[in-house]
Amino acid sequence: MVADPHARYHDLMNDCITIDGARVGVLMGSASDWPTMQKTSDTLGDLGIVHECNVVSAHRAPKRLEAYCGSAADRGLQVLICAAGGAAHLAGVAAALTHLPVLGCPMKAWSTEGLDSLLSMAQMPRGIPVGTLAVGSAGAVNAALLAASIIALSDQDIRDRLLAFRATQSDATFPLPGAPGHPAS
Ligand code: RP5
Repeated sequence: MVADPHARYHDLMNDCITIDGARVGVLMGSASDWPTMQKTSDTLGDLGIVHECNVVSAHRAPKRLEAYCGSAADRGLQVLICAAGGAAHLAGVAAALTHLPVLGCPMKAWSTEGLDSLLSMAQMPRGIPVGTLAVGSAGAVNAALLAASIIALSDQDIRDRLLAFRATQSDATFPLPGAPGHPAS
């Protein structure tokens, strides 16, 4: 019988919600990050990318984070998206625990408009990179789109959906009723 390499993680993983077939794992330092990170989940959903979302704080639940990241690749996840605020170590620690690409979403927490989180994620020391996005909602949406770009390298369906999304975005027009030369309504 072959020993399960992740046996030591089982109890800790019981505290996480996992989804069969998930390609992206979205992690947050706190449930208070969810209103922003719901935009990541919505964007992944719009692109048909199966994903799972969990609160796993690097500071408050480091052993659970090790279990999640240590088993992520073998469970079929291809990208991790990590959101945290303040001294935002989640993405960096996750990146240290897996070879999967880790995208960081800095949250506006209780001070400095998210600059603390941005620098915590972006200023990684050489050797363990975190692909850091913008603070807040823009970064949350872009993390999903960047994850889609990564997955699209080896998945034609996701590539087609991503290109369709971009075409729709390019085709959008922006009427400005009342502005010079624009129709009144
Ligand atoms: C971080 O601290 C979380 O990612 C969150 O952005 C921030 C505040 O967390 P709570 O105090 O709301 O749980 O760990």
